[in-house]
Order: sequence, then structure tokens, then C-alpha cells
Amino acid sequence: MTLQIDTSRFKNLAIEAHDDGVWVVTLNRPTKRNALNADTVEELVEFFAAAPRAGVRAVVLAGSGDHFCAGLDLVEHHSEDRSPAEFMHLCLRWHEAFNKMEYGGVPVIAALHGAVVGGGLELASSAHVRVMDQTAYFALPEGQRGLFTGGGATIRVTDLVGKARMIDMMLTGRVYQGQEAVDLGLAQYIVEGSSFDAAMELARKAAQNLPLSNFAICSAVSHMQNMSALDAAYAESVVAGVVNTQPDARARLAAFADKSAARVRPNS
Ligand code: 1HE
Repeated sequence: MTLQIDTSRFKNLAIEAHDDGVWVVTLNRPTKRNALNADTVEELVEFFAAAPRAGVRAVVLAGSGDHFCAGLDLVEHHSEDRSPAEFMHLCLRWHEAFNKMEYGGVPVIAALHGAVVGGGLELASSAHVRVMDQTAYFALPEGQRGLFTGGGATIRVTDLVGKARMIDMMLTGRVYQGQEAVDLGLAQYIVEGSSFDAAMELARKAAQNLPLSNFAICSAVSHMQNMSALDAAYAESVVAGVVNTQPDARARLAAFADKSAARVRPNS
């Protein structure tokens, strides 16, 4: 059963479907530097819950205006004056959205520019691939704001940069940018031109893989990270049993066997 995604329902996200199955999801509050208010988080939950069954082959996640995302909407947080329980439940909605991204089985490529900070970095770190341009910079200013991360940074950003750098970023507000950010693992690509164009190219490439292969790549690897090595190896063999015998793969295997398929070559 294919789900329909009614793009007119989204007010804080601009959503655009392309013919090749690539969908562009753009945080669309540029005047607020795409800060994540509660409504935006609900829209992320709605979109990423539907995407795996709506024929979405890959997603490019971008931000409108000069910045990718300024993190938690601090003004809303201030005016709502939330209780501990209210904020805990809000964080659980962030996790709902970000877990659906990371574990949903649809490749998500983040196109980063400008500030990728606080919850914006938590959002970006839930994508499978991050592409940055020369303006992008990363930080966790929570400590300076009297706050703590609540959208999964302790897990995902620590996975990317390691515990010591994560703690330093939180304690000192240290900013990473440029090639150093790639060297540390905050992004996989840095480009001279538009990170959006580069992300689109990667998304189109990923969208040409069989959906079941992408489903496994963009869910099983993350699940297996949460398992013991013994259980992960078992789960991997089960996933491979399903994916590697899928009928749709036979044409690709036949093309390799009859030598019509492209070979793997070094970059020229
Ligand atoms: C915002 C937010 C926001 C901007 N919440 N409204 N995140 C932060 O600590 C980052 C806070 N933001 C900034 O440091 C800067 O705004 C930026 C570097 C992102 C952009 O600077 P700039 O000079 O382009 O914009 P600006 O003048 O600071 O802000 C423009 C408008 O965006 C202004 O609104 P206006 O109505 O007065 O025009 C700002 O209030 C608004 N704006 N950022 C709300 N974050 C689950 S826990 C997660 C914990 C966190 O994420 S902590 C948040 C960390």
C-alpha cells in the first residue's frame, strides 16, 4: 500500500517531490533562522513517518535563508516557560522525528550551510549523509544558554566526533568549520559551491539503488550499532538473506555476469 503525502498540510516545512523519487524537505522559517519550534518537529514526525511507505526514494533536507538551523526555538521555549515534564515530552517528539529519519530506511542527505548549531546539529546528525558548503559551521551552544542537549546529540554527535570533543564543544561552545569539520566526521563532504546541488546529486545517485537495499543500509546499520557484535552479525545475516535474494536484484546480477554492468574503478 502506498501512502500519499499531502504537502499542503505542512506550514513550517516546504516539501517538494521530484519525478526521480527524490523529495526535498526544506526548513522554512528563515526569519527565525529555521529554529525548531514544536510545530516544525511535529511536521518532521509526520513526513518521516510517512516517507518509507510513500515511495520516497531519497530525501534532501535543507534550510531556507542563510542558515541551516539555529536549534531549539529559544524564544518559544522562553515564552512557554515549560515544566520539566513538558520539556521531556517535547524532547521525546524530537526523538520520534529523528529516529524516524535515522531508522526509517529512506536515505536522508542533509545540505548544510551557515549555522548548524544546537538542535540543528542534532537534526543534521540524524541524516545519513551530511554535505557542507564553505559557510557551514557547527557548534553546541547549549552550555552557554543554560541548557543541555535534548535531541539526541549525546548519542549521535558523540558517535560522529567522540566523547572528548563532544564534551569540549558543550563546555566551551567551540565552533568547527571547513575541512576540519569533515576530518572530524561532522560532515562527509565539503563543496566549493552549493551544498544543495551536491546533496541532490548524491540523493539521485542513492535513489537509483533498489529500495530494499537502501532500506537495509538506512536502518539496519543503525540498529546493529545498538546490538552486541554477536547479535549484530546474526541480524546482518538475516537482513542479507532477505536483501541479497530479492527478485529485483537478479537483473543487476545478470548485467554483471554478462559484463554489461559498470565496473568499480578508481576516481580519475
Ligand atoms: C531564533 C533562534 C533560536 C535565531 N530560537 N529564535 N541555539 C542557539 O543558541 C543559536 C541561537 N541563534 C544564533 O546564535 C543566531 O541567531 C544565528 C547564528 C543562528 C543567526 O544569527 P543572525 O545574526 O543571522 O540572526 P539573529 O539576528 O540572531 O536572529 C534573527 C531572528 O531569528 C531573530 O528573531 P527576530 O524576530 O528578533 O527577528 C532571532 O530571535 C531568531 N532566532 N535563532 C528562536 N534558536 C532539544 S534541546 C536543543 C537545545 C538547543 O538547540 S539550544 C539552542 C541553541
